[in-house]
Amino acid sequence: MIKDTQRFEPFTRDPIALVNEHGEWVGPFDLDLDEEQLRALYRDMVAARLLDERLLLLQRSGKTSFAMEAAGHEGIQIAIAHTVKRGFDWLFPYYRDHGMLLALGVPAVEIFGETLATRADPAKGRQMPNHPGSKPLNAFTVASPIASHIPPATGAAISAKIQNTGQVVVTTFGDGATSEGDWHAGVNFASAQGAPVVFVVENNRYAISVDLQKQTGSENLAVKAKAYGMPGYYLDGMDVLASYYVMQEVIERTRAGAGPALVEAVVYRYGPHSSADDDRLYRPKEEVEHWKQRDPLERFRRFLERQELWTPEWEAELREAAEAELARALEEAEAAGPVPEAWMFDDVYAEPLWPQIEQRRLLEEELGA
Ligand SMILES: Cc1ncc(C[n+]2csc(CCOP(=O)(O)OP(=O)(O)O)c2C)c(N)n1
Repeated sequence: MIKDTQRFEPFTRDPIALVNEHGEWVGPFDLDLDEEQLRALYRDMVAARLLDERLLLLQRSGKTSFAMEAAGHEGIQIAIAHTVKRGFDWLFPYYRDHGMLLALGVPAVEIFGETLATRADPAKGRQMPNHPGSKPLNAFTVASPIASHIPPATGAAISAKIQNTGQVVVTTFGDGATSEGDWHAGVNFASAQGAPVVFVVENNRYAISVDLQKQTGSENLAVKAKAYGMPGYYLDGMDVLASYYVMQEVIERTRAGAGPALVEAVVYRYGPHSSADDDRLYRPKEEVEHWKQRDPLERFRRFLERQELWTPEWEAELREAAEAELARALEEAEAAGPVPEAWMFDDVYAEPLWPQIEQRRLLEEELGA
């Protein structure tokens, strides 16, 4: 049911925030999350940050070929994982969402398996790093093109609507993706069909080296929703509580049949675009420093400290537990061993056709298997 009193307005001039830089609650309503929910949000943000660091280390130490950092994106990502119905709703993520997927419940061993292309990857090491997915958790496997998952997200939502399942689809992407024709086609069709899908742009201001101002003349990305007749929420994506409450309300409206919505979550990525990018060539150091002062983890930590829910001891405990879990998962992913070469012919079709059978035979002959 849609609540009579909606808390948030679309198309605000400034990004919606509920906690200020000092960690003070500035929301126009009373906080109604319990201590356990608040602690869980922080725990998942810390875990996401630590996972990020681990993935980069794997690339730096030569264990894998590529890494895409998501530090700075935790507010919106963890909020999404906490506001969807896990394993029931559908997620169509993009390549920077490993923290969100971890918080959703994707086992770390699978994320590391994907990163290292070992047998621990449910997708059998088919893709380069940062392309996870999870069938049991309804997380559509990441595809490299920046907006190719938008029309499928809309299609899945139309399917949910036709079958009246009550599921909502949430799809995420970067600011650059909003310039793609596929993005507009998917968003437009969702609106025309009243499909239960929430489009979330993780706007970190850059598409590799391209500044947002070169991407669009729009005043922001949320206003693009107007063209498609849906609400567009302009959100401080580094404020995990604002992200939580906005996503909760938007998902609820969408689930109740109000149709799709667009959420622009303003974030910042602290690292380069990827391990193959040198961001010093296009981003002033001062700019990065400026945004580091707005770290979503630190802001929420201050908030929790004010609520007397945070202590240095608890932080140390959290980090130790998360590190231990990640180390265990990494070990397990490595121990699974590399995927066999011949797997490259699997799953092209449900049953292999003669070219896959013949090519597989030739390869195995070559490998002396
Ligand atoms: C269709 C398509 N064109 C180009 C690329 C190459 N590419 C990879 S990431 C990227 C930038 C995407 O930026 P944005 O959507 O803002 O997301 P961010 O990486 O900043 O999170 C580009 C152009 C691609 N993956 N897909």
